[in-house]
Amino acid sequence: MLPPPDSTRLVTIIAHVDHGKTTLADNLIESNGIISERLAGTLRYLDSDPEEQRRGITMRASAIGLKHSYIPPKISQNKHQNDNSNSGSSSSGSATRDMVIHLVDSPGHVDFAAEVTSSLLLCDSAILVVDAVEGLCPRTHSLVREAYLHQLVPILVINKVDRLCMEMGLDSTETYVRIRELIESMNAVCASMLNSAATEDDDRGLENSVARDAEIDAWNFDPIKGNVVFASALHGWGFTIPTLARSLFKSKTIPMKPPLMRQYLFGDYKYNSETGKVLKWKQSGGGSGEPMFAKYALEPIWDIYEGVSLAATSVGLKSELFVDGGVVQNKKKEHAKIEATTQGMERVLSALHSGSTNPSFISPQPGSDSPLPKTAQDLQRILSRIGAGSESSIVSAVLRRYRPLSDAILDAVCEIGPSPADAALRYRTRALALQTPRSDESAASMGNFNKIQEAVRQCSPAGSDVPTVAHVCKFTSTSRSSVTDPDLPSQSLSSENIILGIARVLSGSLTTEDVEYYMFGPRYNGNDSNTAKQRIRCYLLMGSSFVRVSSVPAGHICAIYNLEDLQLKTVTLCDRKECMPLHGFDVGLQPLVKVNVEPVSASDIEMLERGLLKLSLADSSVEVTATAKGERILACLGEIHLEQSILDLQTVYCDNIKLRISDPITSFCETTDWFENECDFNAFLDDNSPPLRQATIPPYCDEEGLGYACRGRCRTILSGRGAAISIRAVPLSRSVYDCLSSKRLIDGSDDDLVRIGMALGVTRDETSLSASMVLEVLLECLDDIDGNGNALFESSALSIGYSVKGVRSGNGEVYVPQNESSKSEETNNIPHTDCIDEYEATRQFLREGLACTSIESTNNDADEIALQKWSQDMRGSALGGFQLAMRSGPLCEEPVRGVAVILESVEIAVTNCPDGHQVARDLTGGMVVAALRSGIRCALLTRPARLVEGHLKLTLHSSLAGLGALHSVLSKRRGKVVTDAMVDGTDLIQVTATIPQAESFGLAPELMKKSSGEVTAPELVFSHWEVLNEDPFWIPTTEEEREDYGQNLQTGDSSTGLDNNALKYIRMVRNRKGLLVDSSKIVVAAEKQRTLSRKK
Ligand SMILES: Nc1nc2c(ncn2[C@@H]2O[C@H](COP(=O)(O)OP(=O)(O)OP(=O)(O)O)[C@@H](O)[C@H]2O)c(=O)[nH]1
Ligand SMILES: [Mg+2]
Repeated sequence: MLPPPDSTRLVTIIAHVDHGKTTLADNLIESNGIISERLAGTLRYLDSDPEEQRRGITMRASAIGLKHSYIPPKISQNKHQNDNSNSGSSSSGSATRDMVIHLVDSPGHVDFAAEVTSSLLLCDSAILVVDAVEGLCPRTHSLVREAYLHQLVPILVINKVDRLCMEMGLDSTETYVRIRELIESMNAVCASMLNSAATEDDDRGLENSVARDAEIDAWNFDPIKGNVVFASALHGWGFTIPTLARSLFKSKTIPMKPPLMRQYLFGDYKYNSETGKVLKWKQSGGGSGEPMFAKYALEPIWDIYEGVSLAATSVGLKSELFVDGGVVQNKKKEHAKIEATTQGMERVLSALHSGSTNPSFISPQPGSDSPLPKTAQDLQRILSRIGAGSESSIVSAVLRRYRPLSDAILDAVCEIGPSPADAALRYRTRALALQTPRSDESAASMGNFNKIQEAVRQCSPAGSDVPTVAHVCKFTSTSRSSVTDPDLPSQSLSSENIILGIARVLSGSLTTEDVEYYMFGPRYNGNDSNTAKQRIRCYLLMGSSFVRVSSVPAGHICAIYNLEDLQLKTVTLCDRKECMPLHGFDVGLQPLVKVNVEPVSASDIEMLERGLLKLSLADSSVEVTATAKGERILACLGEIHLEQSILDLQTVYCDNIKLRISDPITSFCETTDWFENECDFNAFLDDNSPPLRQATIPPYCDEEGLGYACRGRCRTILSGRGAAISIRAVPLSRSVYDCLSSKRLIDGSDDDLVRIGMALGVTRDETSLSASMVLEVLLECLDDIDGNGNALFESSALSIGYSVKGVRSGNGEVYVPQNESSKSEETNNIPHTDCIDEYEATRQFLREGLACTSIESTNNDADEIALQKWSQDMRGSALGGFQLAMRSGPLCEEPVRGVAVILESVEIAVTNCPDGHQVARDLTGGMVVAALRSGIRCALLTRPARLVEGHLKLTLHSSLAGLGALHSVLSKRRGKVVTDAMVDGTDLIQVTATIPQAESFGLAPELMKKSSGEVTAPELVFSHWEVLNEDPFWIPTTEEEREDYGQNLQTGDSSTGLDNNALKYIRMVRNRKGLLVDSSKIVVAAEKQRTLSRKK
């Protein structure tokens, strides 16, 4: 029977990879007797997947329900006491309350960040684990922000405190100082995050001081409040300041009331046990005694470690606890066993007595049989019962009883963490809110919706008129054998696996089979009349197994079967029709690796497609797309994620059919660079240099209309020659783009603005050119910007209609220069002199630049007609053409990035009707789109081409010895180190670097191999786009360059010359896309073959 919301807590464990989340979860699970004491800390129960065990990292979030008997403190200063009073227990003081805690263990590796996001949505409080030695890692920072965004109440666990003593050899006072600093830096991170959130809220005019105060309070870690746990998950011990104060009081170690003692226990205070007074402790004043925390919290634990280590060495064992080993007295005694009476163990016993109390007082567990050993016999009994022989098992057997970690954590969760009801009402108002329905709903349905929303806000328990709402945050797949449900329908027996949704019940009570629930997908907007309706089956989550239950009340987490057919990544369930889906957050996860998947045998295609669909459903961060070419692209967050997904796809979802997986696909973008003399507007116009190299070599020279393009300008002619549009393409730097999108000057953008202003001829008078003026003109002419850093402008001559010319021509065609037009065209196209006039007239406007002011228009009738045609039929399609061109560039059909396109002038052919009227030719929007697309591509081809690469940010820890290998691997892969800093007090160096995505594959194994494991696995996330500053088509031309780079490059691949990175990538992408690749046409080193044969 599941308890009501106020006896329930939903909590997730989050941390950087390997900081000990799963080990911590083991300890909590052990307290429920699900796993044995001996295995806790090493089993990693929640890593149930064999792959997880093999790699030693968590890859899927898994949940488990735990019971805990919680004694609310008598004099609680905690604000939760108010809500506890409902149960009637806190009035009587220390009556035990039976709580149910749903624990969700999340993965720490960035590749599985999506799993963390869904666990954050599911839970109300977060156990934030930080490794005491490694300190705050990059992932810790991002997790703090994400947990804040999801409005969770955090509990900080400083884990692996044992390492400070045993690996780093710090004494208890040094440890205290270090921990204090760690908490301070954690608080600094949180404070700056809250500050920036507050300014954002102010900007948006949100002012909710009560909620903000609560947030500030929750995100301030203060051991006195009990939201900091000091722990060693490996050895099962841990405590908070409130539990420690209670324990020290009970054991009469410090005769001071716990609420008062707490104030001094963690702080620069020392205690004089003779006078019973608390004094200030000064860090710098040597010999001034130890702070209370060091003396009463850490020292007994340190003593136990030392005692056990001493005991081990006394029987001739090598101490494995301390890094420096310990003395081996007698090698023969390798199998000797540490007894309770071994020398050194008395130190353990005395530490237990001097610093503590009977733990049954601190944590009365029902049926607990583990009082603290008082004598050597007691200790021996415990050791033999749990079979503890090795040092670490003895240490954990003793410390687990002395300062039980599970109690410290579970108590803190019950005390600090809000109940689901409290969370919905006060803490997580944004995260647990339903979307608002459209305003045109009828009053009745609005009323019903409000009722549902109120029920969610109150987390109302089941009742006759209470709507049931549940939200499925994610899906997971599991084998049928782990589901305990004899009635599970077996219609889809073809697969061994079923897909279950993981849900949080928001109000009412979810029941198996009885009720049909409406299902709302994340995009539901209220007007879909036939919302899906289904019966479901509910299961409780117990790690890797699922147990069927008939109903799940509000405030609990459960798994739901029978949602697979909906094919939605999140679902909101309700028994009423008027409900709306939950808001949800977009945390902007971006898939980094993509591969193409195809079956080896074509007959398996259907199976593969079904498998891919299931995979993308069960793992929300997997993206599956199909391209026009029939590829099936699988996109994952990182390499490990990809490997795991492919393994799942093959073994779980596709019945082991054979798959062919392509090499990782890297995304590039295309852009362009400035010409050297482009800043000089007039000189650039008059420049008649020959076309750039790429425009002369296949396949790039095959672009239609390339003959009408020159140095970034193209006069693109519509099909049928009814009109021509002159456009220009120039680079648009990121800072200018940012100015345009925010419509204001941004720091550091001045130079770029002035440069583009000069190049576009924004003004006649160049001395008066200023950044703000350029921005003003640009904004005036701006037509559209897209998300990729591109912009479309319309020169002012065109927008007022000056440069729209009607061309009177007998054959209804605009002027097409003979020498430029393609030779195969019919030759009887003798240009009308009129056409040339108009052509020249529009040319004139190009000389005016972007902001035309000086020329007065001499518009005639034909021009009027042309203008009308342009503004009515054509102009609207220009944007379409621009967008189409930006979607794939001319080099390798990758998206274009950082390019500005300017529409400069338009000529439209106008013919005379027999009745004397003039009419423009029939021109459709489609023609404009096509012409503009090819025009922009040609314009780009006649400019210096550049590739843009995605760069990844990489963070890792390395020892000094690993640095050399790290740098050599990075520089080989064109990586750049951004920062490297020593982690305080360790010999670890935290390195941040960027590396091009194309060079990032296989980085982790290579680093591991080259550095012999001296560096940790790198964490890769997307960082930014950066132009690869290499001209893909460059060849040595001058004498000097030939000397430097050699003549032979010309002969190596005579089409493109130097084999540089940019060209390599372009070829790679073209190859993959099945486009024509230059080198494939050319016989490599043909003359060599000839010479060889001659010599024969
Ligand atoms: N010395 C010491 N080692 C610990 C402690 N807690 C965990 N470890 C070790 O740290 C390693 C990682 O532990 P896990 O529990 O798998 O870490 P995790 O945070 O779950 O890792 P991911 O799920 O992959 O992010 C294991 O080798 C543990 O034995 C601790 O308190 N002290
Ligand atoms: Mg783990």
